[in-house]
Amino acid sequence: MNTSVPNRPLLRVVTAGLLAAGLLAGCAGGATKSGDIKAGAAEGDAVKIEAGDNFFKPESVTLQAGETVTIEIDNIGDRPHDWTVDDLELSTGTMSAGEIANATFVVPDNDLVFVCTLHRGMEGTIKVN
Ligand SMILES: [Cu+2]
Repeated sequence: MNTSVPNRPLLRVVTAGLLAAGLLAGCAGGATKSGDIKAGAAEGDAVKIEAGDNFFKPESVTLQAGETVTIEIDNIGDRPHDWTVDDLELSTGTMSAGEIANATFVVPDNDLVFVCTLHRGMEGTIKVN
């Protein structure tokens, strides 16, 4: 008896269900907080980036490879935003309007892209010298 053919539609339904659940979770939650993230303003020197609706200002910052830097992210918008650098597995997680967080990391050798996972196209660049 061949059971693989009747099983396929069920597998497809399960797969579609998992995808839908993942998409829903993504919409509701945004990025998960990860890396060295602290709440509030940075205590020492920090590079400041504002998250507005829906943009980062500045869109580009230049950092030195090998340096340990702190970036302070200030949500100046009316909507929630996050600041996420996939290459560094670094994310503030969702920040409410008015919330401030700071992220500390060692600058790698390559340029980096940062994004808000909640708003497609809301992104910027870390240029590395
Ligand atoms: Cu955003």
